[in-house]
Amino acid sequence: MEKNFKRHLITAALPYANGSVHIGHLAGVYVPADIYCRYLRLKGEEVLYICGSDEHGVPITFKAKDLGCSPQDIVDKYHAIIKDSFNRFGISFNIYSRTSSAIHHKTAAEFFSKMYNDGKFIEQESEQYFDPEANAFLADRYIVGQCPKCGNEGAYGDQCEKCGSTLSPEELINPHSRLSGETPIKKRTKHWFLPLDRDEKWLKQWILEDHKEWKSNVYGQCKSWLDGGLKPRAVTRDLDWGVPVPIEEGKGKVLYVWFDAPIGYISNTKELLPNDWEKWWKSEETRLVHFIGKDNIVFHCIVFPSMLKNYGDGFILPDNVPANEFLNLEGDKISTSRNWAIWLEEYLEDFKGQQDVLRYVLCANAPETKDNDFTWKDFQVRNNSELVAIYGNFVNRALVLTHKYFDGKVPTFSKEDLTEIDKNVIETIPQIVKNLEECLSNFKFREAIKEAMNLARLGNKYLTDTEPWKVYKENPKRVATILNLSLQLCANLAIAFEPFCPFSSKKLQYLLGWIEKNEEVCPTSKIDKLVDWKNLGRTDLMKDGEQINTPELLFNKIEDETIDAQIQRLERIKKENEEKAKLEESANLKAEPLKDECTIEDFDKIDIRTATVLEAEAVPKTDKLLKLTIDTGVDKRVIVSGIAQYYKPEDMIGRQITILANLKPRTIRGIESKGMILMAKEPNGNMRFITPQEALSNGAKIG
Ligand code: B3M
Ligand code: ZN
Repeated sequence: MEKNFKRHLITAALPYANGSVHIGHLAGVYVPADIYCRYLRLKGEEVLYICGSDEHGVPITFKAKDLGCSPQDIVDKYHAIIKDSFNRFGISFNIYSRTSSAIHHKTAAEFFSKMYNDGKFIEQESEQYFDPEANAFLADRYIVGQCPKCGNEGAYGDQCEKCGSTLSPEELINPHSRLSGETPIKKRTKHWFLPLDRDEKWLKQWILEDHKEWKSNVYGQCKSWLDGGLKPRAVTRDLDWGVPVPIEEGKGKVLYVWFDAPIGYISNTKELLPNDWEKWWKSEETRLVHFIGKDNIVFHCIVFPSMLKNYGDGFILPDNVPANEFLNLEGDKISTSRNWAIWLEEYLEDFKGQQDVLRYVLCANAPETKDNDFTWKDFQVRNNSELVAIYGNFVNRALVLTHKYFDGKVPTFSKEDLTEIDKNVIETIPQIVKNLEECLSNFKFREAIKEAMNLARLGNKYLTDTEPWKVYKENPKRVATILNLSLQLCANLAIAFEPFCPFSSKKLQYLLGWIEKNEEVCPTSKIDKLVDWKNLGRTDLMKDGEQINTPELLFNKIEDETIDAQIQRLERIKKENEEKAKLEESANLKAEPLKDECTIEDFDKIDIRTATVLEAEAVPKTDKLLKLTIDTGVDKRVIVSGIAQYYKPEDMIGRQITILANLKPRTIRGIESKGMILMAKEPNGNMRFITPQEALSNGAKIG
């Protein structure tokens, strides 16, 4: 942050309103952005934290189709759920709006019109897939067929979700429309493209030269896009859900969701500050920072900047785009379709009042530089042995001892007889604060939260080293100093943890007597007097004689049963998914190819008959063979058959079967077997014998 910015415009990726939000979203985008905004606000900076629902795009229309409702119903439902979850997690947006709002439609349409009028687009006609039955052009996602890589029958025109391959509709085997099931045809259509190739030169300079400080994952992805050469990108689509293309020739088309969505950041700022929004978007004194996940990098670092620059009119470009990698869950990719996720509403229900624990764990384990794994065990350990045992424990000891020895009044600190231990603590606090600040300013939130915890570690060590409970009898004055300094550390913790764990920080502020209970945890501007970043590092925040409140625990231990229940829930889901996959797989299996041609004479040689099983027993010392005595209508005979893994002897008795009756006898395990039972082998290898649909007399000839 070399430049001296006056204000900070922080955006977090707009989540699609076609489902709830899960821990991956929280860890990758909303918690880090929230920490950053809270930190800046504590420093007294002018901050806007902008977000909202992304309510366009093909998946929303699908969900609506599947559920038999309108896309608007879907986005109304999920917008409300997502907004509520964020709020309950203390994500301190200045505004959380939506892209179906009138102001967004107007802003996005106007954006397109100006660029169109300024000649910033190129027009191109191309052949697109079209569903003649539904009379609609088909987005790639609307086309399904067989994956050429893995054979999955349900692959989409853009991706096979089974094997993860990126596909184009042309590659699908037997493509058909998800709208009508018809085979799509190609039809000409016109679209408008943003010619990114024209912007390659300045983009290269701006990113690769001027922003070498961007995170290496972000810089690396940009570099590979830029090195590969940019191509024009269509900004319109043949769909009926989205922002209508605002020109005559574009009737019946909408803006591509990735064209309108980032404009949502602007529309939402406008909605919040109708008269003042321009200073946030069009002033070099504003620092624009986009928090996103790694799959959104190209749109925020290349496409949106190109839109802003081509639009002109003084729009600023992002100064940084701290994208995170992905969070996995118990070793597996988080997946909505497989329900492999921890949904925020579920967590809020199962862990009431414990939002800070999840915020803490997701930050301490954030996928900042590589994909990371969330496990329930780690969640428990971090709660019990960090939040409870270090932070909570230190605060509790300091408060309880102050009540015990000084009736809950801040005791006097005696400067005259400071020991080395005291001096060391007083000197260490500002060092920790310095590290903490540096990490926060550089988007290193994992390290930052460790530094905040170091303040509590320091406190615990201080109490253990000084042992006030042993000293009190002989030297109460010394204990006053120790507890005064401990309370100063608590005050520092209340400030340092505010960005990360705002709920417990509020509680601590209350315990220290700074605020009333139940104060708002989602401040959208500078907070109150003492909770100010400037005060961090000071050891005179608690004044002699001030009354502190009765101690309460900041965090509670999480028991094994609670964690086991969550693990079992995931195991259940895993099992269900495996069963579903098996079913799909067998449905996908192909019948074996046919054998070579034969003649009727060949067939005439074989004699197939109906027969009934009279007796059945396992052949001793084998696990595959059954000895069956059967009535063929012609004779009674014995057949040895390798079906024991599919049928028990008692299941066979009395059943009618079909046999190859004139097969040359063979001796198997000392038993003469005359003939063969006819079995059908399913494509998945499963064997079943064939029982006539209606009972027939034995010896009926099949042919
Ligand atoms: N709606 C979120 C996603 O890709 C996408 C972000 C838009 S930000 C302008 O999951
Ligand atoms: Zn595949």
